[in-house]
Amino acid sequence: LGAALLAPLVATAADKPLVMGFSQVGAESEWRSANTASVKAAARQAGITLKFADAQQKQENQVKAIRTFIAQKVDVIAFSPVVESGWDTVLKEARAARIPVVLTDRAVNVSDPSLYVSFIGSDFVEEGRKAGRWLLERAAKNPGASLNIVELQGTVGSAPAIDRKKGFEEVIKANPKLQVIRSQSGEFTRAKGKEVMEAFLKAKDKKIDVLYAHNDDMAIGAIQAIEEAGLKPGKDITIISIDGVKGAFQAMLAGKLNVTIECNPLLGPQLMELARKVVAGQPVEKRITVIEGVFPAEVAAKELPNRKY
Ligand code: GZL
Repeated sequence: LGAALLAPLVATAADKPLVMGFSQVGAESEWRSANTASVKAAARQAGITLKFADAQQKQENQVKAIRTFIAQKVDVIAFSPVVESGWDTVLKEARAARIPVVLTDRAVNVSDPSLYVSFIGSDFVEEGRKAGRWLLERAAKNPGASLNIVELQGTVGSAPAIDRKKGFEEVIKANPKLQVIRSQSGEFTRAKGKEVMEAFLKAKDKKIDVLYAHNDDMAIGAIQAIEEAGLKPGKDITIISIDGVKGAFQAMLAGKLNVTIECNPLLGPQLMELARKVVAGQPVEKRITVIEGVFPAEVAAKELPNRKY
């Protein structure tokens, strides 16, 4: 057969669509749903074949998914690690299979950082600092007043929970009148956030002045608990949360949430561009961060029409 006849039959490497195995944390929050939608839409847009696995917030499911992607010989593996530790073994298996790994959204603690090529995601410590700075400024309007803070942490052991706590505490220690009196995980969900806030409210020994929630979904759950306890969220209890999802803007418009710190879930396009470079063997940055803002209730009405998630 002449070359002309053979050519179309031989799919060159350039023609074969890039295959990405993506292991997602779960579907625990509005943020996560927006993140999943962004990844799926960006893969379609980029002509990348996406093998998507939802881990229902369980690390063992992510490990299984990564092993499946290795067996399927995907071109690149991307995942958002539900917790920071316990990844060395499976990432070494990916390296042995010569499949590059990219982290998105959350970071990992591994013995050898060369086990992943790049990490694209927010700076969670800075998000915690922004929450702390907003509270310091608000507290400065009433100097000398003691403020009892309760904290709804994210998933235990996850990078956002560890880092958002760290950044917030680092900043508020400038005012010793600001004290975190209770801190517990609400697992980033509305249901658990409500349940833990109910427990905080039942302990009558100390008045609660401020709630710091590591994500908007837990804050929204806590708002329900505060109202059911006969208190006014956003007034009797000042509420600070993180993500900047639509539900947070609606709560601010209703006067029930005081500020949300943006955490951008729309990483899809940057992830696909990164994957193409990685598979092509081009140099990429080890750490890619995203630009994010702070949205107090005063700007909610103006900003809501611009929100993309
Ligand atoms: C942050 C992300 C967190 C969100 C939560 O990048 O990992 O997980 O803040 C989500 O809403 O559950």
